[in-house]
Amino acid sequence: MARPFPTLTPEEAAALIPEAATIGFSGFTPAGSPKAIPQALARRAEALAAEGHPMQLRILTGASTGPFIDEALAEAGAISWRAPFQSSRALRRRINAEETEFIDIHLSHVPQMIAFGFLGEIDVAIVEALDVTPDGRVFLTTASGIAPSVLRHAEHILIEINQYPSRRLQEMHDIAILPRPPARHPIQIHHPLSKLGTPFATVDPTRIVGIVETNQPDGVTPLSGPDPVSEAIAGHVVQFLMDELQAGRIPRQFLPLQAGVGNVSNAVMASLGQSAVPPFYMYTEVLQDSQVDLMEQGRLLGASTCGLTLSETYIQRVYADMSFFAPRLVIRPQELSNNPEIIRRLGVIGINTALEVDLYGHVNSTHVAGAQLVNGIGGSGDFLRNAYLSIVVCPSVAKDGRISTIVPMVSHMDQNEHSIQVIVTEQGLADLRGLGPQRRAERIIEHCAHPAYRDYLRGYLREARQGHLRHDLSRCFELHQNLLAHGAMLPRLEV
Ligand code: 0RQ
Repeated sequence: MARPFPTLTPEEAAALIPEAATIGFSGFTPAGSPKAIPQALARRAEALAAEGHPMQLRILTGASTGPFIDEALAEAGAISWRAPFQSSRALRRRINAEETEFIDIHLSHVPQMIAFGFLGEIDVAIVEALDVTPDGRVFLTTASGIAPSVLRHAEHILIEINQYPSRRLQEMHDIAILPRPPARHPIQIHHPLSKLGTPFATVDPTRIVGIVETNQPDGVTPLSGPDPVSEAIAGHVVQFLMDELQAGRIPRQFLPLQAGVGNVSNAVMASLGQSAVPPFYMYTEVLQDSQVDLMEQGRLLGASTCGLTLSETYIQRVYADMSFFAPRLVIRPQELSNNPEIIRRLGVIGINTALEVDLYGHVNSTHVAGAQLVNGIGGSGDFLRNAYLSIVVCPSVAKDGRISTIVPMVSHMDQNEHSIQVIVTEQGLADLRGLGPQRRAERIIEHCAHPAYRDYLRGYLREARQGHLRHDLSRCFELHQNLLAHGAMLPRLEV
């Protein structure tokens, strides 16, 4: 059936966007991110920058994006404001040069913030879809993110209809927007695969200003295979979960898992697949390649996610067997995929990566030496704060041993000691449950710190001012100061 909306070229669509617009994009990671309009917008932004008046766009997304949004628009100097997460090299550079304002917030909060105007009005929504009906039903592609919210709240809507993904993705979507507080009832999700919404988002069709046709994959970069460090971390995590199962602290049918993005998390999931852990479910925000293997092997029974962050070979495997995958995967908007009420109800085990951890279990996952943003907090806080077991993983050293990831005091704090129960490096695992500060510190040093840094950390603890927590405020950032001054935390150390 012909759609009653004008079909535009990407250039015509990009030309409609005001130079200082707030834009809400669909997508969660490269999955489901629009492709053609942002590329055309970046070309327009480059031309305007060359004329000496760069665009001043405010960009709101579900999480990180495909390269056509953050990387291309940041290169063109077109992003003045950005929320809530990013992982682009070019954008990171501009944020750290104080040229782009970045708002680092929990992903589950974003839809509510949009609804109440905390982040300002949204001028334009650019949403990738499989299809849109004349009455405004929008069938999303490989992710949900904030798309349902920006479709509801943006003044003007541009839709990219992508012919590339399987049409059957609509069978996976479960879309709902929570009512405004205080009129909220318990959310009816009692199992990772429960559905409570519709397979489509809705939009007032009179606000759709145009459609752009595309035929393009998400272009997710495949992860490099697990290295010995991530395999060692994965081994400790799996052993811990097996012991918990044995001790009856994890029920026999197991509990749903959440795992962050990246190689360590991919390695943990792959190791779990080969372990004696019973087949399990995931309640997570990003589905990665290893999870497709686990599903095919019958080890992963099903998963709730916000997006399918799968590289080309893997997404093709899913599209080739939708009768198998569609009943096993649910794609939800981030206020549901990352919702604290559900995470607690289901008893999710959360596993996320840190940049550094301190002697008491405070976690920095966003800023190097307290100042330089890496990516952002993303959904890690949504899960770690509410998980049944909150597990933080990282290698014990970074940059060839010049940096210890175990430090006396974190230089920026994203998760605090009250939320974190288990720390894991390739050196070992520190189970912090039931331990007071001194024993937490000893266990983290002896089980997780790299042996080359243990004497320094033991000495710090010994000489620090006594109290419920021991600290020496004149020395707690000595390692970071060394790093800034000499390029290494302990310059004379051989690791
Ligand atoms: O540097 O890129 O130059 O090689 O940081 O570190 O060890 O490769 O680990 O890719 O998993 O990233 C915390 C950034 C870890 C990520 C973080 C350097 C290290 C390397 C990357 P290079 P690794 P990862 C789900 C959940 C927050 C969001 C989140 C992250 C680079 O996991 O963004 O969890 N987490 N979301 O050398 C200086 C240190 C360092 C350090 C590592 N202490 N100091 N540099 N590095 N530790 C996803 C969503 O929310 C959508």
